[in-house]
Amino acid sequence: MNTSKSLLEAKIPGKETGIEVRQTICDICCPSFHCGIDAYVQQGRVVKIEGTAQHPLNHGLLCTKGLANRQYIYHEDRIKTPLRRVGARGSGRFEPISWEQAYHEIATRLLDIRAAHGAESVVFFSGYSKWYRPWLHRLANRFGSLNYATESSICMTSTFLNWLVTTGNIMSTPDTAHAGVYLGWAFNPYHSRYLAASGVEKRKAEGMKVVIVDPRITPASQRLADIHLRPRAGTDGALALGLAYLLIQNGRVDLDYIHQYVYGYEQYREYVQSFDPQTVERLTGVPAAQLEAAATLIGENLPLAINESAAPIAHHCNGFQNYRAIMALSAITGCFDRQGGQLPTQFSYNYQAAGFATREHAFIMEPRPQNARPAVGSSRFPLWGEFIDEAQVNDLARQIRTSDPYPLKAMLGFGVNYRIAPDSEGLKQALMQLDFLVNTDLFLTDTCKFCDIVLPACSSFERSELKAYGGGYLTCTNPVIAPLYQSRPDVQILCDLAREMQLGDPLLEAGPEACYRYLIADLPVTLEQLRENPYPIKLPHVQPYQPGTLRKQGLHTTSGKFELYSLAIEKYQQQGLHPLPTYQPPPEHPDYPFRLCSAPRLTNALHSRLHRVSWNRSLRPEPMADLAPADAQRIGVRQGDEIELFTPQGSITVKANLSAKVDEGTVYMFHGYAEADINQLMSAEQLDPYSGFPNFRSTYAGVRRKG
Ligand SMILES: Nc1nc2c(c(=O)[nH]1)N[C@H]1C(S)=C(S)[C@@H](COP(=O)(O)OP(=O)(O)OC[C@H]3O[C@@H](n4cnc5c(=O)[nH]c(N)nc54)[C@H](O)[C@@H]3O)O[C@H]1N2
Ligand SMILES: Nc1nc2c(c(=O)[nH]1)N[C@H]1C(S)=C(S)[C@@H](COP(=O)(O)OP(=O)(O)OC[C@H]3O[C@@H](n4cnc5c(=O)[nH]c(N)nc54)[C@H](O)[C@@H]3O)O[C@H]1N2
Ligand SMILES: [Mo]
Repeated sequence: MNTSKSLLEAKIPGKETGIEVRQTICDICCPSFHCGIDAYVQQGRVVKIEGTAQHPLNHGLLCTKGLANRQYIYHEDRIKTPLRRVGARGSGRFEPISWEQAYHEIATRLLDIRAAHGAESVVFFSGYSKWYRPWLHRLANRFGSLNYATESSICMTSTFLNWLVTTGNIMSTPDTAHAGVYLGWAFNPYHSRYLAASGVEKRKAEGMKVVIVDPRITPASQRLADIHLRPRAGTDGALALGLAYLLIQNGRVDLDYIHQYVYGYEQYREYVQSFDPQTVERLTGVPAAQLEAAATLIGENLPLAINESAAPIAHHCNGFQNYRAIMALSAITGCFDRQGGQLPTQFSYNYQAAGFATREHAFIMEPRPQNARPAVGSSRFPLWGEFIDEAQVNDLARQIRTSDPYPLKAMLGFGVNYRIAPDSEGLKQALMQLDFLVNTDLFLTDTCKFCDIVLPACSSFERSELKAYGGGYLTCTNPVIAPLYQSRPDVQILCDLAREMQLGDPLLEAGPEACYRYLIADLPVTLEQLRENPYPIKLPHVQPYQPGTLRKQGLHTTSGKFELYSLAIEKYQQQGLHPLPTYQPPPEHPDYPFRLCSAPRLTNALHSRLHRVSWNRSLRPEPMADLAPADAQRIGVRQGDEIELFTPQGSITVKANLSAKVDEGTVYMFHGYAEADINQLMSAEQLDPYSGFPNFRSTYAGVRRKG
């Protein structure tokens, strides 16, 4: 972290240097953050960056990723002009074309494909970056396709599905400020969300108790935990049901609350009876005595706030149900929608809960097609299909290959990386079967290399971006430098394409500026005020949520209550879904004795996008898998040896990193490396039947020394 200001500060900025300090935001990691950056700009070039001290989120801090922004935005792999493929698909040979040519060709091809095969044969696909998503979704709707697909169908939408099914509301957050005990489930913010650690650290110093549930020893388990439970990856559901067993047995459940606000407690309690501490020890590897100690600590220190990390809990075949089993602990202890427990939240704009409402929902939904065919994945994953207005990316390759239930012909992509998904090679081959492929990215990635048209996007330094922050804040950044080369902001590209295709969308055709004005029209602030203020503005009308409001109004579920027994899931029992948060162990195979958990976050990496950045790469130059010394000894592997990780899908070669912090029997490996793509080893069939999520974190695998 960069806490101290530079020695140069005394001289910079100054007339004699010609350096001006301008404010922007870091867009390298997820939109929950996007820290404020002071960009020192000299002759149109960013010469230095620092965290913005006045920013309400990061207060001047920047992490290993944020500090690499100059290397990131000035990287030689930046796409310089729009490109058109000239060689065979996949040959990576392109010619530069003008924006007009690119728009014309894209519009003509997409409209022809719509006329021949229907609007839904075009998939509008966003990778991890999110800032343009409301535009992409609106464009897809206006075009007539429900196939708006995002990375989030692999990342956190499983948890939205959980909250929607169980509470009728999209999310909830732990009320750490008032909690008596904090259950950090798969919680290691020191590697993935630095800014989320400080609230827990502060409350721990004030006496809040902390239980961390993580198979590995981490900075969070070492610094925060009163008790650290170490279940085997993917066995979280059994552990949560075991905690419930003990809370019920110890009389630590809130029966009045359950009576008023919870549905299905009797059936749930009966189900939980099979999860006694000895059984849970067998299923999870957590000693019965530790489970008992954790249940006692929780029961004696209510209210209970829970951090349920999305990806690590969801990335399993039983991930959705495991997550529900954890959520249930809030309900039975009377802590859902209660001070110090879990508080329901709503998104203000682009996945950010800031306590106010923009017109984002109307912006997206106004042109939604009425009679379009259902999105990819919705018949295979009916619960997903009912609740989530997006395609499930994990069913995309199958549908491209089989045309079942209808053919897919084209992709308009923004930041699409085929290595995101299980059986990444299968997804690549399927995408290459499409008639027409467009990708928009900062860098000429391996995915861009097999597209027909490639468009250069700007970084956050080169564009103007609307952004909400928790606590009632809103900002609209100004570009701090001109777009590099011929790159354009994604939202500009989307508006230009709407105009080129003549889709009849006056708002998109009017451009990003008009869209921003529309989005904030109900707020007591103007675009000019946002633009003139270099820092996020706190909107005066925003009031903190009053705990209990939703509960007293009645939840938006069928029963009006928190559903331990889900009436929404009940109707899919024929398809094998179960209304209670049932437990299934991760799949096993005798020929593949390890569990592969891919991947806890590395401080220097952000999915695929920082592997090319030398500062970040220098911290872990080679793709490495972490394994326990006892496992390594058993298979004859030493530190730094080349090892092969293999599954029935294939194998990759990486370096072995022996670590006493990981549990025996599990091998850990980060994703997104071109030269060692772990997702080649993942099965596109091992999917969670509720959410369609992949089994990235409890896949059976083998490990052997190379050579
Ligand atoms: N094995 C395994 N696989 C995983 C995971 C795991 O834990 N294990 N995690 C999953 C999760 S949670 C996620 S979120 C995904 C992330 O998956 P990806 O979508 O693969 O994420 P990135 O590699 O960060 O970004 C994709 C592309 O977006 C481009 N990009 C960056 N900024 C912009 C922009 O402003 N505009 C445009 N047009 N493009 C931009 C980047 O250059 C990059 O090429 O990976 C998933 N895959
Ligand atoms: N540096 C960095 N930060 C990132 C990202 C990145 O790529 N790099 N990606 C961002 C994105 S898109 C996401 S989704 C988040 C994810 O961020 P987190 O949710 O924090 O995910 P991880 O770091 O993968 O896992 C957190 C902890 O969960 C543990 N864990 C793994 N599997 C299991 C399991 O089955 N059960 C339990 N109980 N624990 C488990 C891991 O050992 C790890 O210590 O990170 C975001 N932040
Ligand atoms: Mo993610």
